[in-house]
Formats: sequence, structure tokens, C-alpha cells
Amino acid sequence: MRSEAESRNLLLFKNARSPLHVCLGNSERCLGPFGFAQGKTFARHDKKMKFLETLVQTFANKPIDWDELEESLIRADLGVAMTTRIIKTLQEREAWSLMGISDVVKVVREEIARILPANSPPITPEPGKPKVILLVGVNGTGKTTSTAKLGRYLQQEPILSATRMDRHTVLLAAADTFRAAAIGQLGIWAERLGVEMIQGQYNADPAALCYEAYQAALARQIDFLLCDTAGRQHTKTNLMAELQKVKRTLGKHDPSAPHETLLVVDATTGSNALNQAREFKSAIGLTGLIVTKLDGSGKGGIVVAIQDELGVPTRFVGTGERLDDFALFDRQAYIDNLL
Ligand SMILES: Nc1nc2c(ncn2[C@@H]2O[C@H](COP(=O)(O)OP(=O)(O)O)[C@@H](O)[C@H]2O)c(=O)[nH]1
Ligand SMILES: [Mg+2]
Repeated sequence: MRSEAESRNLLLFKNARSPLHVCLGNSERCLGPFGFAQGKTFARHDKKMKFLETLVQTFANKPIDWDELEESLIRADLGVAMTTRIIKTLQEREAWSLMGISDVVKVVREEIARILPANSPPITPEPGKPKVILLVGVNGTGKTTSTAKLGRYLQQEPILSATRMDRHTVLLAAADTFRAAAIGQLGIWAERLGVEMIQGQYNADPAALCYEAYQAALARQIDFLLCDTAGRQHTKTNLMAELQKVKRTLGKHDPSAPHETLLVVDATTGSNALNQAREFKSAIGLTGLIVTKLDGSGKGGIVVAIQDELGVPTRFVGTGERLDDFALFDRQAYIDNLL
């Protein structure tokens, strides 16, 4: 067995690019287990094997090589703690020398299922006031795209109240005022969704902008206010301080706002996503993750590692650049399709 430090090095090294690809393709679209009420679609390229399939192929018809197995689990971004636990569970079995790969896969599935919550809590409106959702994350992870996708998702959610037969209403706040182009980018999405967007000048104070956006949402009886935030700042400390201010300012309207703070992470960045989750969680607190780019070389394990180490659940997954390449996280579907 490798020490934790060695495994971490391995993790960093292996994350450069791995042959273990999980891939969801845009071109092949099918109604999969993510195809819930909204008709979300889910697909993956058959050419690239899922992590568990790769495991089976690697270890078929040969005894389990513990180092190789450990390396495979780390490469799938499951994290050091989870990997160590899986190996330990397997090695504690009395007849491990007779164990085949199907036993290994069974234990891996069981351990993953034990860590991931069975159901992702849905996002429901707040009675009589806007539900505020803050989307945060480093640059390029897919915050703006996910803001739009989440907006579409919420618009399509069935309204459960007997007094309302229409659709949920959404308002967007372009709180990434750090890049001039970001406002325009969100504006295009707002148009496509047919929703209003609150925007300020380039470099405007994002906290003040979110404050105004809340007032607008309240006045217009909007169900969901989605705030797209900046990922880049002069320094990381600035970014975190800015986000803390956004939270404090929203809290002046409603002490429970933002009701959701969702970190957007790019699955293709592997263990970097875990580091980002650590930093954002400690600076501003998180209620969940949106994991994007699972249609690329993103290995689904990162969801498990973040839940395992930080207790932050994945709420949504992004599987492409289009509005409907987005679904509520579902544990079983995830294990069946992404691992
Ligand atoms: N393939 C793929 N691309 C995505 C996904 N989500 C976002 N993107 C792309 O990632 C790039 C950065 O997205 P953007 O929303 O601007 O990131 P931001 O900087 O965090 O706001 C854009 O080219 C998006 O189209 C996804 O789930 N899959
Ligand atoms: Mg953006």
C-alpha cells in the first residue's frame, strides 16, 4: 500500500490525463435514467468505457493486483480516503486471494452507494418570497451556462400548489461584473429563457447588484432569483471577500438568503475540483455542487470524493453545452451511467 502522501502525488500526476474516460456524448441522445419529468436526456459515448467497465476489463482473468487496483480508483478521482477504504474492505475479507473482479466491483459500488445520498433534495420555492440561489466557482467551470440551465430546469419544474397552474418564474442577476463580456453572455441566455436579467455596469459592486435584484424579484413576485457570480478576481482573497459581501447583503433582505449556494465544478479538472470545494466551503459555505462537463473526460469519482471528504452533495450534473444537458443528480443513475 502507498502512503497517503504518495497516493496524493499519484493523484496529482494521474490527473494530468487518464485513459479511464467517462463520456457523455452530445450527439447520441437517449432517454436514460436521468430522463425525469422534464424529459432530460442522458447519453454517453460507447467508445469510451465507464470506470467500472474498465476495472472489469483490466482485472479480468487475473488475480487482483492491489497496487494496480489502488491506482485505478485514484485515477477515477474517487479520492484517497475512499480508495483506501475500498482496498481495506476488500483485504479484510477472509478469502481475498480467491476474489474476482466482480467481487471488487460489488464492493466499490457498495462503498460509493454508502457515501452518496440516495436522493438529491429538490429546489423548491420559498412561500411568499424569492428563493435566492447563488452560483459560485472558479473561472470557466460553467457557472454562467449552469445558471441558464438551472433557470430552464426550474421553469419546467411542475408547480405543486393548487392555487398556481402556471410555471415557476425566474430572474437572473448578472453579478459577474468583473468581465464585461460575462454580462452579455448571461443576457443571451436570459433572452433564450424568456426571463428578465438584472445587470449593472462593468465593475459594479456585485453585492449591490444582488441587493437590487432581490428587490426586483420581490416586487415582481418571482419564485427563483439566480445570481451568476465572478470566478476571477485580482486575488483569491478578493473573490472570497466579494462573495461573503454578496451573502451578507442578500441577508439584509432575508436572513435565510441565499437559500442555496451552489459550487460549480468542472469534472475534467479532477482533484482540483476537490480543492476548490474545500476553499469555497470554508469561505462561504456550500449547500451543493453542480458538476459540469461530465460529457468530456470527467471521471465521475469527483462527486464521491467531495461528498466523502466535505459532505457537500452533488445536486445537478451538466453533460453538454445545451440548455437541456442538465439533470438533477440521481445516485443510482450516476453509479449506473457515470461510473
Ligand atoms: N461540454 C460541456 N461544456 C460545458 C458544460 N458546461 C459549460 N460548458 C462550457 O464551458 C465553457 C465555460 O462556461 P461558462 O458558463 O462561461 O463558465 P464560467 O466562467 O464559470 O461562467 C463554455 O464554453 C461552456 O459552453 C458541460 O456540462 N459540458
Ligand atoms: Mg461566467
